[in-house]
Amino acid sequence: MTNFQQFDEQLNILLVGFSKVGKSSLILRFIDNTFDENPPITIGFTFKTTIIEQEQKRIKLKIWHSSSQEKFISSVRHHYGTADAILVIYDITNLETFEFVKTWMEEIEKHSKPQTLKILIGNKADLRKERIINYEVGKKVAESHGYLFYETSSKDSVNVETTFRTAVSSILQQDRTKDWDENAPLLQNENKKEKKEKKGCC
Ligand SMILES: Nc1nc2c(ncn2[C@@H]2O[C@H](COP(=O)(O)OP(=O)(O)O)[C@@H](O)[C@H]2O)c(=O)[nH]1
Ligand SMILES: [Mg+2]
Repeated sequence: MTNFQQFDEQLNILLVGFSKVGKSSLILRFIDNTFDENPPITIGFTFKTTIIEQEQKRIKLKIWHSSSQEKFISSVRHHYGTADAILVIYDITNLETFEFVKTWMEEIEKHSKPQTLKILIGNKADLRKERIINYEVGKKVAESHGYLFYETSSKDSVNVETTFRTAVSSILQQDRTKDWDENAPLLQNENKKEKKEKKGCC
């Protein structure tokens, strides 16, 4: 990873899932390569950015996620249309978070573009003794809904980089020229603005 500001492409990656499944931690691990037992509480709906090099391109990633207090998943709806990839996360030690995956999947099915890459993630895979959801169960749900599937541990740094890199790789393989969602003007404008800015300094 690098700090230079120039980039060839910008991708939006959206993380959704029940509170405390580890959304912030996945982002922290991927971008800063750190883990915090008590990560700062996310306020509202926010993003972090990073620039990575992949497939001879410099790619700016905007990684979005909602606050842990976010109870109304409908408020995330208008972001589905501009996401290049959506990661649905559950905690392998918490059945409620896995059961809630169904709700996210239904929302995503209704509001995302058909070509959006979708990945189901069972996080906290390091907590082996506390595991409640078996790997095979998670994988089956993912496959039956057309999702890729990974189990990750932000704590032990397992599969986090792989998941994000696979997402980027899969997105880059798509024909994204017809991707803009005209029903999502906010993010679209933001993208246009950033592309303009790119010509200047950053
Ligand atoms: N053991 C373990 N704990 C984790 C992992 N990921 C996150 N956590 C912990 O789970 C809690 C919630 O994480 P956070 O990233 O804030 O979840 P969020 O609400 O989905 O953003 C924190 O105490 C984290 O340290 C993981 O992979 N393994
Ligand atoms: Mg968070």
